Amino acid sequence: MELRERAQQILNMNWRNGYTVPSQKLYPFQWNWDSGFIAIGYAAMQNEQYFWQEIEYLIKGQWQNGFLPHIIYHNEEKYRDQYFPNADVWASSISGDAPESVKTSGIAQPPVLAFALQRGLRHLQSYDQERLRTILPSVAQLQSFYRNTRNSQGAISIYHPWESGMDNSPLWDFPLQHIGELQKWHHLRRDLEKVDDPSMRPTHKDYDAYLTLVDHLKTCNYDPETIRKKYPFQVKDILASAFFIAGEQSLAEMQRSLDIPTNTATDVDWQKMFHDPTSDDTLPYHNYDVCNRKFLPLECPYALFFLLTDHVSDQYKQQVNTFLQQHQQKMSEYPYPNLHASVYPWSAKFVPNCYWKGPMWININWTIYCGLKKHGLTKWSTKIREQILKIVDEQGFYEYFHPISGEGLGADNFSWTAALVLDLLNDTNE
Ligand code: 2M8
Repeated sequence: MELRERAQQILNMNWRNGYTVPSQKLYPFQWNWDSGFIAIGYAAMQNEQYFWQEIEYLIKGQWQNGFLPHIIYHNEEKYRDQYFPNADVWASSISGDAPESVKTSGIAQPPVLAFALQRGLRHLQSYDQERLRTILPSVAQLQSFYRNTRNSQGAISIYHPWESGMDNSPLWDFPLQHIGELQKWHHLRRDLEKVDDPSMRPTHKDYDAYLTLVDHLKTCNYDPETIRKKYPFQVKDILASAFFIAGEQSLAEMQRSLDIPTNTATDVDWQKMFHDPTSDDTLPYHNYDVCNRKFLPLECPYALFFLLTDHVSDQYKQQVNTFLQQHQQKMSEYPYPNLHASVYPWSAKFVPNCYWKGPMWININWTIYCGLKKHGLTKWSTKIREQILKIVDEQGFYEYFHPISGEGLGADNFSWTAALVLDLLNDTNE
């Protein structure tokens, strides 16, 4: 069967009458950034109904203050025993802002919605403008939430490793050492019984830390002001910032297309905010731990995410070129030398089969692809596109891939892998 057809089948299989689960067994609800990527896939299939519904169901979980949680627990009663943490753990109702109609988590994920919505619209041959007009205020509210509560000149703070989407990346090792005593929660986990190899998943200690942070957030009643003053995990994150800034641009363009006034931020100097003056890396940009006042260097593709926005200098683009040349050379013995691992194989922190500590993820590589193409670095974007399509064709629609052998790992029939393949199959004009 053709790659396109296989991808479409996966999305149809994971569709749940209004939203799409990331994978059948492991993740039974709607996830925030997964949904953004998935909606793009439906648009690439010209399935306008599913495209809108995916986004509308996501927005059902939005809080009154604009915050968009990372999990929307649709059909919560049916699946509550199948995933941990379930909705009760979050107790989101302690915030007066949480919706009553559906239960949600109390943390976010990279704010991909505005960017994904606009990218999806570009795929659709025609679309219902009134439906866009109805959705845009929620998107604008989400962007305002970030602008007003998480932002410092375009550098966005995240409050939990899960907010990064890269849950157990070594990026969080240092800040997690400073969150105080850990509570024991890991005995409640459900994920380990659903995977073939538990060593690919985060450790028990990771889970204890994740849930201890949730306890802290509840103590702050999920109130942004209280969190900012008292909460022990606050990291300025490049990926979240990239999607926020790209989202500001997407939102402004969509608003203008419908003659809606826009007040998105344009005066951002966010690349400077992440510049580590002590680093001698080719790309000397790192996440920043606000609570412990420390940059968090790691050999990983983080510094490439700036490309998603308009706000990059020519000097930076040259640095990117050099960086990618070096990367290709170092990867030359592996089967997919232009794909980026979540942690590079030459890092001391690299674990090739463990989730966000080494494996290659399609959404990360697709994000880098979009940025490179946007800035005309097509020599590299073409290679990434070809290799994403090749690895998925050869290995299957996996959640992530072993960077050395290329083997597919984690959940099979993974929704965002299918959706982003559909995007790339349509995106042929280099
Ligand atoms: C993974 O995260 C969830 C928690 O949010 C989990 O491990 O249970 C991450 O890969 C995250 O980025 C992704 O959105 C989610 C669903 O695919 O799974």
